[in-house]
Amino acid sequence: MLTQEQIEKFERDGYLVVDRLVSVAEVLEPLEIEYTALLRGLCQQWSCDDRLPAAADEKDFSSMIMAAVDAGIDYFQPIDISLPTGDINARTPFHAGPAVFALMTNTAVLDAVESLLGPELTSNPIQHVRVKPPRGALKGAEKRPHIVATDWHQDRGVTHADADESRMVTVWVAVTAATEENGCLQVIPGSHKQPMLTHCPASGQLRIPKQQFSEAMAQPLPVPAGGAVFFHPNTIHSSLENTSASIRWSFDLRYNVTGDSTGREFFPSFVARSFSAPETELRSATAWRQLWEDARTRLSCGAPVDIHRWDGEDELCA
Ligand SMILES: O=C(O)CCC(=O)C(=O)O
Ligand SMILES: [Fe+2]
Repeated sequence: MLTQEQIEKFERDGYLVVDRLVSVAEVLEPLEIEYTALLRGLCQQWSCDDRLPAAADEKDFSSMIMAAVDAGIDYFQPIDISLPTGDINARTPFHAGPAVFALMTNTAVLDAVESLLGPELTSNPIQHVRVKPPRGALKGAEKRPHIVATDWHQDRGVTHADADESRMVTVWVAVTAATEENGCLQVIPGSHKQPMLTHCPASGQLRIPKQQFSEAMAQPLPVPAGGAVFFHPNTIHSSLENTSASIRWSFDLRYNVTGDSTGREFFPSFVARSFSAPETELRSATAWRQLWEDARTRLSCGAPVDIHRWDGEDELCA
């Protein structure tokens, strides 16, 4: 659980950095092993399709990512822990593996979230892995916030309006140490006390126009591997560019009070913790993956879903 001091800091500033949240041996190493195996399979397929030189699969996770980047391969969706929005078909790849489920249901993570939201917690499906290569290694005009620096936004802005009153928290977990050099998060302290601001779609991202906040107040948040940043859905945040020579790897997870809307009701959520009805907690990684597979089947034969509510028509977006 968080200390009273940590809870008060979160309530005052809208964010909290915890340097050591999850165990390297119990959480990060299994993730590294799972993602290395995943990338190995992907590299073998890409080599088979003549998109990647042979033997690229014999490397470690980071080198395989760099080999994919170098070959101009879009590695993101097959490793992400969510389906995309927009077009989904029966073979759209995603990764819902047991080490990821173990992170999402990790006791230290849930204890900390319980300190902020109480003991009835739903795992919110707005969740991503981000593996960000060095800026200089990227080819073309890559703009996605899962791969390059993320523009200023509030996470409230990436939900649909049905979640405007939802009690939510974002948990951003550093798998590699996040530094100012490799693109750590930055926040505007105290900005969670503001309502949701106008967001403008711009270059594949959402951006809060600069006249709505003071960028000079930005506070970078370096975090060691295994540490985390917790923030309120109205906290204005972004991330820096990766100007280092190595990848920056993180997971961002969200939790909301069970019964409140997730803001992406077309994706699966699950009860991660329940004091009042523990039997409703999902404890099986296989069942979790099945929820996403079922969602993929359902969404692959319907109209594409909108990722957010913003159309760029607001005059602030001009
Ligand atoms: O990691 C990043 O670049 C941004 C993450 C973010 O916006 C989030 O976790 O809500
Ligand atoms: Fe965000």
